[in-house]
Amino acid sequence: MSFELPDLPYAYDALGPYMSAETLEYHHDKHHQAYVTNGNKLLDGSGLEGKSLEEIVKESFGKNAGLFNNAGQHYNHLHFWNWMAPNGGGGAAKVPGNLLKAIESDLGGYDKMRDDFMNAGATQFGSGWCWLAVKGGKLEVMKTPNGENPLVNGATPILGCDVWEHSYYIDYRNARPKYLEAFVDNLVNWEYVAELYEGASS
Ligand code: MN3
Repeated sequence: MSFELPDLPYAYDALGPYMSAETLEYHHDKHHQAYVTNGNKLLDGSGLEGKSLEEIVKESFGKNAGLFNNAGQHYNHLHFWNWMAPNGGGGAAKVPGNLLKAIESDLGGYDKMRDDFMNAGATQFGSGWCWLAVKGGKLEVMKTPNGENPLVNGATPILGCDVWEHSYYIDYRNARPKYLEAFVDNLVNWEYVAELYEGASS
């Protein structure tokens, strides 16, 4: 396979005022495009050309840093665009039933999950991601540096927030916690998170 940049699943100005068109133009058209372009160059001759994206991410981890960084970021961003939606967020009332039950039993409830997820993002030193992931049938909050994701830690990501500065500096400057709050409360596409949860837990 080769990597391809998909269009955003909404208009560039659809996530305002929480994420601007300018942020999405740079983040999608420049940053994600660069991961796709560089990933394809590094995939060529790597021996992993016939594999799926998830396999490339897992098999390049710890062995081919250049390919891993770009393939990992391609995987992360493919989902990131779908982890957000216009009129997203909305609190526990918007989380589909099975997923909400798991958040209650595994993570101490919606409010605690919200605090723990935002804290993971705020305390990731430097660039990286914070996550909700399924590991061993249970939900966990995680954080990873740079382009890493829960796949390389034996878990399946169902929600991730990009805390690289390119994701928030235009709209929030250095206020990463305010960006995380807007992401959780106003942007998360809980239907898509629930879809990934059903796939990961079945
Ligand atoms: Mn990014």
